[in-house]
Amino acid sequence: MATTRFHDESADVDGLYADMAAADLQPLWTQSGLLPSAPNGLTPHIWRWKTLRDLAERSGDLVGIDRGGDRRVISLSHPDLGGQPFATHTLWGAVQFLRGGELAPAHRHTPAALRFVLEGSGVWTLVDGDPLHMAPGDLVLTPSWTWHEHHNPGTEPMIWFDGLDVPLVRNLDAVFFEPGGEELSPYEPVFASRSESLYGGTGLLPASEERAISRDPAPGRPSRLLAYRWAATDATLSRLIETTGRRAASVRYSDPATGRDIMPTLRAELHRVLAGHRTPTTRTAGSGIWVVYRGSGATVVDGRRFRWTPGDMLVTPSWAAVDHEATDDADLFLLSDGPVLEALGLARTRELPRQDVREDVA
Ligand code: 1HN
Repeated sequence: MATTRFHDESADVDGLYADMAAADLQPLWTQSGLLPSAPNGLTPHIWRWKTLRDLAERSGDLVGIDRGGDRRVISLSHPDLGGQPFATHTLWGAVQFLRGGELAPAHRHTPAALRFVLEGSGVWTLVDGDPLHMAPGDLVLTPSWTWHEHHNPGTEPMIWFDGLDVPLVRNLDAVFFEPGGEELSPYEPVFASRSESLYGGTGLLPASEERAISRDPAPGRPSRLLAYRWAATDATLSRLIETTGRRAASVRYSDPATGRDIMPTLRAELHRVLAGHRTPTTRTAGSGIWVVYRGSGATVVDGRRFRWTPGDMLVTPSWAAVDHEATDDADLFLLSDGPVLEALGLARTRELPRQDVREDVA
């Protein structure tokens, strides 16, 4: 008998509940909180770059990463989630630290991953044999079930944000994992990525590909482009701000052939807010992790103000009222589970009147 046993004043009803519990059954009429009027499963939470950076560096000093070992990854463990290494009910967020001269060996798994680079240079990651170099502000994808390994041939460490759909895929009980073989990839700096060569031209696609897409929309397919370079993201945001005359702009990373999200379970965006501007307040169903790339400011979540500087990571819960205010020109990377809610017909969003600040959290 593992199920909750409910109790009642009446001996008959109490006996009924005892028999139900013994049979691994529960009455709906005793459940509370099963259907809240709106999502309420999580509070907002912030992790500071100084803490993340220091602990990542100490891990680098103390914990090796040999062939056969795994990744040096420190996950955001939301205090509302009972000690699990998860940032939200659907999203994994973490910092990964790869020292100079290190190799994180190949493996593959059904959870999809992305990397948003925060510090370092010279690292390249091999995704199904395609070499992708990594530099600050770049977004690099390792879609579900792709082989991936990370190489740092330089002398300096690299730190990046890792975003995955691990909690979601675990809850679907659809996790598969396979370690790579013993053979190592050639340890040398690498050249052109096939994915970027084919799909990295703005507005240009191999013509054969376009015909294939119109025949087969393949909704479960990840982006053809596996790396999004900071120079392009930055230039696009600057042009958007210049062209619209607005004080804020955001871009969504997408498959250049279909315009769909980068992966079926994960959405990534970059939000730029200029100094002194405060964005409209909105609610969205589904959770997010914001990673501050540049600038300083604050995010107000359900009336609570969280101040931030570069490297800080903030979880915004499903349906929380959210807006951002920049002190200096700010760039915020966002990871969310938006595509999952859209695919399942659960997506909602609402614009609200500007929310008041009730509390300064940090
Ligand atoms: C993983 O494979 C990586 O390959 C990073 O860099 C973080 C978190 C959970 C599960 C697998 C990587 C991960 C991960």
